[in-house]
Amino acid sequence: MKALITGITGQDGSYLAEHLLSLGYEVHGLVRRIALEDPERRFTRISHLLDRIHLHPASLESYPSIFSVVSRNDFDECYHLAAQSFVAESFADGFSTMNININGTHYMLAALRELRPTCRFYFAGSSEMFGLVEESPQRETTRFHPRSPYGISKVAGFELTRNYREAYGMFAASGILFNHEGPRRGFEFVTRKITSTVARITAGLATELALGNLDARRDWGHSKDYVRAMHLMLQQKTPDDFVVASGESHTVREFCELAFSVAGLDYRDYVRVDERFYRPAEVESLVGDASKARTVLGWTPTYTFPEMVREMVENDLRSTVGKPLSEAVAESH
Ligand code: NDP
Ligand code: GDR
Repeated sequence: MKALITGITGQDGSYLAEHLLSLGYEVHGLVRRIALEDPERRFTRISHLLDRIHLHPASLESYPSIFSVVSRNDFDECYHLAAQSFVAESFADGFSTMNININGTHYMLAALRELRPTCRFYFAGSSEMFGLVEESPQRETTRFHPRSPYGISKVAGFELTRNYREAYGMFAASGILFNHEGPRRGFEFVTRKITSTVARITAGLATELALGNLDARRDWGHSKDYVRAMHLMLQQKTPDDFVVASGESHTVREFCELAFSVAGLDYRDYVRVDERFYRPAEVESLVGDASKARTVLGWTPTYTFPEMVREMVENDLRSTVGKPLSEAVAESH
């Protein structure tokens, strides 16, 4: 089996590449040319895989570049993960978020329809599509009410994917994934911002952590678990859309409490609220119902919330302090 992953340099792309390789797939990745020219910094999440994957330069903003990659390779599956994925940035530059996330998705679908209509397609939908939620927990039938340009772009990508399925009979499926994290999470997202700052505080490199809305609630799982669901969605008899979530929600404050406690610290001594990190329109609370994925896909998550937080803090302590957790924590007190 030959799979193409867009966004292979990102958190999910790197875990998905590992998962597909472990299943015997030939794994291809679509990357920006600029990344190929700066591999030390841009390929940190996939550096250990470079001799086992095939990378193709292309831009999500250029249909001809995508067309060219698809025309030269007979892909069986395509996982379209590339996106401007940071919600806060989408308020700062809604235009480029819309352009990359909507047109990029449309280009992928159009190229596949033209050249590889039997290639199975996965679209990375998001719980941000629910936004101002109309019921809790959210499931596949819950109405969308996005609250950011990012959320709107994902609703458009979701609808495009559904339309290609209905209009052209393509195997096109969307995952509606709730927040998922791990040691490879980008540093701007709140979880990694917290765990990396805990490590910097422990190492004496920072004295405080400035955050926005501490009362926001999210349903946080682990990326390694969630990429398995993406693969399962493309192995079904018929294409469909699935919510993937842990079913548990926690506040940002609770995440802080747990992450600081892993390093033996009290978050109240370090966390400061800074209005700059508030969003013009906030998604206050998300929690998903993944019953359909559990029943139809046979998917179950393996990480608990505390296990995931601990893994992230320990990873950041190791790379920042360079010592085993117990030593680093002991020396910081
Ligand atoms: P990341 O931000 O870690 O990765 C995004 C990827 O998209 C990177 O490989 C990035 O490449 C690529 N990309 C961004 N812009 C472009 C562009 N213009 N052209 C080509 N590639 C581009 O995201 P995640 O791995 O966390 O998420 C994967 C997908 O799942 C995204 O679509 C995200 O919106 C969605 N999602 C994520 C959730 C989560 O909690 N993680 C939850 C629900 C949905 P580069 O390295 O060159 O910047
Ligand atoms: P989110 O993730 O917007 O849910 O999108 P993020 O970690 O950025 O925010 C989660 C919640 O934390 C609150 N928050 C802060 N967020 C950031 N980044 N920085 C802060 O300082 C801070 N303080 C409080 C936010 O307001 C928010 O409520 C992620 C992305 O991966 C999307 O691509 C994906 O679609 C969704 O998850 C599901």
